[in-house]
Amino acid sequence: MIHKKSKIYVAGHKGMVGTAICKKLSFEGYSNLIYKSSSSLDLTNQTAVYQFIKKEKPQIIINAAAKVGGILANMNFPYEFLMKNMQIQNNLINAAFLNGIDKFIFLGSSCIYPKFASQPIKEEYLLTDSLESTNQWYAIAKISGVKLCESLRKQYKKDYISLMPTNLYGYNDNFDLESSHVLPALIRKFHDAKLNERENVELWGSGKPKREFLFVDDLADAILFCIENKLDESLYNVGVGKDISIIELAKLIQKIVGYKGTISWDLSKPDGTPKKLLDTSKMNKLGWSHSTKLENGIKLTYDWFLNNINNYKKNKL
Ligand code: GFB
Repeated sequence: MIHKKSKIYVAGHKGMVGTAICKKLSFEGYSNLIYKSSSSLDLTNQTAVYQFIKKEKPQIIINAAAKVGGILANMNFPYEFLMKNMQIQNNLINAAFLNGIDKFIFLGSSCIYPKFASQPIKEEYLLTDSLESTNQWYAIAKISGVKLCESLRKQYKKDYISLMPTNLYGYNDNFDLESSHVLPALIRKFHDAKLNERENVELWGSGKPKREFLFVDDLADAILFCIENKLDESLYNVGVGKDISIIELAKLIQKIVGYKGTISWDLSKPDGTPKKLLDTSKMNKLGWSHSTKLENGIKLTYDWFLNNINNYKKNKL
């Protein structure tokens, strides 16, 4: 039985998602959260992970640790995106299983679904067609994590769940222009251009692709929902139910940042998947839905960026 004193291990607690999870669970009164910095526990070290889980025996493990990045990072570092994510998840899932951990929440992303899946994308569309080439490496790692949790649920009746959020954004995001996702990248680009009075901002691709965006605190709320409710299946999408073109997103962020210049498009950069709107009706029917509207979420994120731009780790900006 899960209660406010249940020991919950949040792997990846310092990242954008991990930070939001710890904030949400602490706010809701979960007083027994444990976490380890990457310097004190290397999640790619199978023995170290097994020993840590054996010693701590948490009741729940939430895997928010991963090597993540935007479209260019995924394209340029296929080996690291495939290998590191498999190592981290396989070590955590196997250590959880071998140590009899009750509940495991695995996090992936909407890129696990086929490039041209019917929209909105249902969980059952997984593995029904080929993947988007730019992020197939990350996607295959995450698909194997989904299947690991599904196999343990099927074979050993383990309460191991995979949540597939759509594109995430929010506090503690990565604003480095080479490795970040589109939303923080556009905040950074329009902010820098306004500050430096530049006439034009160059964005990637055609701007035609559409993306769905979920504020990170809403994902943390979905994870809390999974902790406090028994979900009967192994895979659930977590989204907002509508998407926006990159062009429209750029105009929205330009307005919020207050940049008055022009926008140009670098067609040498990839568009990636044309559209990846999730069908979140399974979670909605259970009683969960998001609460942060996109414009408000971007304003909250921009305010955070302005308040943290100076003390932010150099390699992130
Ligand atoms: O968010 P993003 O990097 O990744 O790019 P994906 C989304 C779209 O924004 C692409 C366009 O069409 C980009 O061409 N874009 C325009 C930009 N300007 C920029 C820019 O300055 N920076 C970036 N990053 N994009 C990711 C996967 O795919 O989705 C990850 O690669 C993960 O593995 C994540 O699954 C959720 O949305 O295309």
